[in-house]
Amino acid sequence: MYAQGLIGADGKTEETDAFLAAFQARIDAEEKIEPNDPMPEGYRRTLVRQIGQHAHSEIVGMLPEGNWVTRAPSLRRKVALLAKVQDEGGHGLYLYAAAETLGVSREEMTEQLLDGRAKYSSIFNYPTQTWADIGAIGWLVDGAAIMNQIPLCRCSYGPYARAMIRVCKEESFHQRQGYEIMMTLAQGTEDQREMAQDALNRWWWPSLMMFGPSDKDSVNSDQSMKWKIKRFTNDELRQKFIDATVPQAEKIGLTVPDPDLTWNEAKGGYDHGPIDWSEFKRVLKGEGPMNRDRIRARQKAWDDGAWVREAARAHAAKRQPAALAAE
Ligand code: BYC
Repeated sequence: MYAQGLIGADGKTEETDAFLAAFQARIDAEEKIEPNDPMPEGYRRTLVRQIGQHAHSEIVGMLPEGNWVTRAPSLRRKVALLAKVQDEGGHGLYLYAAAETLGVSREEMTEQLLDGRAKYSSIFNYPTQTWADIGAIGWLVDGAAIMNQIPLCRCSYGPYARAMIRVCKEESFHQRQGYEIMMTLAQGTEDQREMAQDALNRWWWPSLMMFGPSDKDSVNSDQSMKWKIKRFTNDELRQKFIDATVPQAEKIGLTVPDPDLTWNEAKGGYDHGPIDWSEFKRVLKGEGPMNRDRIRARQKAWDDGAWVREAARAHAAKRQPAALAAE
């Protein structure tokens, strides 16, 4: 489980009060924690959980959009979508690599995804029914991801923070790609405008759920904020997303499907209607519309790749004696 050379993540470092206080002092001084630095086991575990979930989300997130690559309405749209889906694959790889620096293998993380121990973002358990859903994903899902991930560029763990910088640059193109699709549809025929509105109706609430449970139910937020893994709470980020996105919808003549949405002058933001947390819990339990299909697809990819892993292992074993002899 623990990679060699990981000081502090070796399960042997004693977590005395002095050790924990010195670690917290480094965090408070905004120092970056690097893979070989001593760290509390809880910090390491929180990061493995979050970065692992994040990596799985990028990879599973390729499925709903990949579903439309062959059906994109023009060559320009197809090229952009293909590039976006490839970007998501790349994000998954940076993130798996960042998690590996904490002493967990990619194989182990994949097993955790497949047997349900590790989560991935709830949003990818919804189907992409029309072309407008591709616009809605880019605009809303990538938009929500940017809101969540910009602060992660300042995460206290160096490899995660650095991975996020590149990811965020790419996500902003994804968001614009999606918004441009929505803008085009909203200015098109009546059927196209309806298709855009219908996609917004279906993706709005699940996008708000991407930020996680409300602060009072978020079990991990307090500690993650103290460790500066998270810089804002789930509700704070959700609010920022709503405030940024509602005017974008208005600009293209679409209506956010929330009858309670009102501008609150005093707080300088929108008040919104209740989120259906029972739906969120159902999706997390594996009962969303697409949970089974997503895991089936990942299981198939893992099984189909077995021969590659086997060949890589055999190749590495063959090279080992030669490498040792050359030393
Ligand atoms: N879905 O205590 P909390 C993308 C879990 S992909 C599923 O608030 P935390 C893209 C949470 O894990 C971007 N599970 O947790 C790709 C925890 O369960 P465990 C994905 C969720 O960690 C392709 C429990 O609920 N982004 O951009 O403090 C195409 C309690 O929650 C969700 C990331 O992964 C959810 N929505 O905060 C297009 C960002 N929400 O683990 C786009 C990185 C909560 O204790 N992750 N849970 O069993 C984070 O920032 C944080 O982990 C969260 C949750 C805000 C998601």
